[in-house]
Amino acid sequence: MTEFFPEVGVIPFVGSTSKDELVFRRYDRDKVVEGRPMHEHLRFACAYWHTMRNPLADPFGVGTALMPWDDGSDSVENARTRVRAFFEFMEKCSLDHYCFHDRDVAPEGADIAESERNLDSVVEELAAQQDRTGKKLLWGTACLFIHPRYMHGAATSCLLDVYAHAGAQVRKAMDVTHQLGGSGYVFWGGREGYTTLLNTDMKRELDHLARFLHMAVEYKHKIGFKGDFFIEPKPKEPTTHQYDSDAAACLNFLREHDLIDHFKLNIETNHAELAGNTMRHELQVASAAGALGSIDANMGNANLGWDTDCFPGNLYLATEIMLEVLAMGGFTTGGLNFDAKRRRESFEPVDLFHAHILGMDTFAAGLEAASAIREDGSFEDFITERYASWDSDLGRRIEAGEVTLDDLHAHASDIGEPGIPSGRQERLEAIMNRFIIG
Ligand code: XUL
Ligand code: CO
Repeated sequence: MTEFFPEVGVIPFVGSTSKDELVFRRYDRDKVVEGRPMHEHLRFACAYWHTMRNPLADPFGVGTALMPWDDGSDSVENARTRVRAFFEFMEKCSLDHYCFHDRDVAPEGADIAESERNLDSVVEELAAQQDRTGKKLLWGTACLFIHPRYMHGAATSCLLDVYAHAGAQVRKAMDVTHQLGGSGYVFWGGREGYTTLLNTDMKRELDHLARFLHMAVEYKHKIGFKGDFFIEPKPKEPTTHQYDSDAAACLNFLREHDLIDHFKLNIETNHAELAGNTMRHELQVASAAGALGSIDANMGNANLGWDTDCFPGNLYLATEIMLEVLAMGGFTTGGLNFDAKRRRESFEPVDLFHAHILGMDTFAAGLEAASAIREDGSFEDFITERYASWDSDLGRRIEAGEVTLDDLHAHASDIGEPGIPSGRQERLEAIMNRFIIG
């Protein structure tokens, strides 16, 4: 069997005292944390598009990525070879899941029939590799943003015929996700937004998008797909404004259009940052609605205002994310998908290993730090104490909806000026540091 990454073996766990590279220092996949092995908490997934298809170009320069396994052609045979390289990479990196867009894995044909034949052929290879390795599909999706036909949007296009093409593509992408046993299906509305309102009927576009998602729900039931549907918020890029701009906007849209019971959210760190929110904010908004489904684990670069999709090497961020994941009782169908790319300068195949090890070790350490924070209980105690006044009889009656403004007036008139405690932010930040820097 051809070896695609002959220079790297299976990445071993060696522990944090080692100075070796191309090893896991923190990701010990079977180590039990809060009653479950690390790999079950983290459910790492490898993104096909960045790992196999991203040439590492930028707006000013051509791609730099070396991909010796790829003959550079758009043939189905080359597409099938890439799948074998991808699974070897996942095996060597102990990545248990993967995610893909239809057009990442198989070339678009001259018409829908040819595109579907191409996809079926590659899906055959994906299924064979899943069987061989035990790797699983976390989620699939349709790429509705690269082809020029989608320049005005897909499910929000001004053109009905384009909308129909998008529907055909999603239908097939759902079929193959189901066939491969995917546990989720993602809708990321890359071009579902506008570049200018001068040419846009926003209300009509939003109604069309809702109809489209209802059709997807109907089709899901028709084919018996039991996985979760996820919407992935992002505020902009490539459009000036994307309708699914952040978690709150998505939830509002889903509620308004009677879709809330059928979708959860796939929250991406860099998208949260572009929306001007922290990742933790987005996760809490989703979680409070019972809609935190999955996470695209990457991060931005504070000096650059765009979607840099950096590999997540920030332990604070990973700890905050894992606090939210543990608080909701862990992932069910979702996981941590490395929707991240190497820097353009990290163009060698070995950099794919360094990048994923960085992300995996950071999240393993974040999981352990989050678990230690929960065990310690300082934050929980502080928050419980901070809201203690609400545990009074009046507090409970307010929360139960039994109190009027007249009652509040009577209470306030009785007690005089309330004593106000400190928020202690800096003290709490120092406590957080204890778990991160020791
Ligand atoms: C783009 C992005 C997508 C989605 C899937 O910013 O995050 O790759 O994750 O379409
Ligand atoms: Co993403």
